[in-house]
Amino acid sequence: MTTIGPQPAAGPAAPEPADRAGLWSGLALGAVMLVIALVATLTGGGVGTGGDEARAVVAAGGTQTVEVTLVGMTITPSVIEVPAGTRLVLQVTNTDAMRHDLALETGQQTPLLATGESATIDVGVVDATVAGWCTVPGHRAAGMTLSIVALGAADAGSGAGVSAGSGHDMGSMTAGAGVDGADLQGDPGPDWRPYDPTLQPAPGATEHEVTMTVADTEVEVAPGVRQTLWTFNGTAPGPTLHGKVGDVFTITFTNSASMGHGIDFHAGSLAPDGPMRTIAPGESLTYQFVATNSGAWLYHCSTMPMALHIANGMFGAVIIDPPNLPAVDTELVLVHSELYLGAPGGTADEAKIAAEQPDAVVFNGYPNQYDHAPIEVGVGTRVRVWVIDAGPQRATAFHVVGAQFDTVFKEGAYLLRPGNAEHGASQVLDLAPAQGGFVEFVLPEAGRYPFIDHAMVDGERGAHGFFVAS
Ligand SMILES: [Cu+2]
Repeated sequence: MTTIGPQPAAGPAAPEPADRAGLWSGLALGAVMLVIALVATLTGGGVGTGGDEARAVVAAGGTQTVEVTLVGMTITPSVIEVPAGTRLVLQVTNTDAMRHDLALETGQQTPLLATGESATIDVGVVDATVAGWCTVPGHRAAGMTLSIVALGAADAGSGAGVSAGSGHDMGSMTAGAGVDGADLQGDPGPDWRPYDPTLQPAPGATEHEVTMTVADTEVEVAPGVRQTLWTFNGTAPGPTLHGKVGDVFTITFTNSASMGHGIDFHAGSLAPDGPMRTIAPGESLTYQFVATNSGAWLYHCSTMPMALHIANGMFGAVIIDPPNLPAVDTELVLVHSELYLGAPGGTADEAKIAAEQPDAVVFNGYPNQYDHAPIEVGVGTRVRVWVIDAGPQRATAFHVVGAQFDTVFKEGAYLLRPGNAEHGASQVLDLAPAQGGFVEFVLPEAGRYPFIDHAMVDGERGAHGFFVAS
């Protein structure tokens, strides 16, 4: 097979299933392979599992080989107890749909293993606890850790050996290495360009052919801060797609990045197994959906852990106009998201993501972007702002200071339309992560009207901009 199978949203991933039946047979096969591996080690290597497949106990003396399986964001066994002085060899097999590897703190490491591939690590004579993990971004934080515990060694029994790991474990995640105290009010660098918030008109045709390429892209994400984002077509947010109900979108999705990625369009309704599967670097897939319903729809990377992939730039919007949507003078798209700054030039900080502690909350990818590049609108003209909350974690309360919304469309329905005297007006469009909608308003006189996330802490850490009415 040339394709890589889908990953379930949670739980163990299956090796290369082509459909649901394949998924379940794949899971069963994986379980059988795991049992075979354990039986093999039990009979051949004198390894006991004590009824807990996550823990293997190796016989003392000589050379002992342990089969290690990489699947479903786990390393099995995750703890290997080795009597001190015993030589340990790891036979590592990846049975997962996505690529993994195994690195030890000794510096020994397998290559990146595709589905079904194996490699051997000769750990040598074990006389101290050794930590191991998968080096693919996010996988260690998601649970892909291994602890080789030396029984009878000086550090055994200290508790340091089990999955909590040696104290420095988290060091190779970016925890603590992230940029702190970014100057959110500072000036952008000389090469910075604002993200164009204008919603481009929907193409006349009802069939959209779109190429989406994910690549590692170094981007200025805040004043003085550059990060290597994983971008759709070079920017975060990725390109906004715009169409009408009934349009067909055919997406050619290509992975030109350094690790596996996938894509998930909320604007379509289909079985995710095939089109949302993770593809390896160098691969492409075709993802076709029909926009059967209007709305402000999120798209995002579908590869685990999604919190990291979204936080590192893999999100964007699909706008499907409700039928008979009137033209307006100014039509804009603002995608709300969070920044968890990693080391300079690095990727998003996984520990900050896990702690839900963003450094910045932003519209269209950059803190206070439209303070630096205010959005000009005409006095007395109608403005429509589409807002999508990409998250990965936080809600938004979109508000325009000095304005009232006479039209609110949220999650597929009008909550408010002008011309109905029974209605009042609206002050905030509230969106949970992945929700979207639009508001309309008219700015009554010349001036600078801030727009903010009225969750004030987030508004003050970058979810802020200006409309200038003149
Ligand atoms: Cu991704």
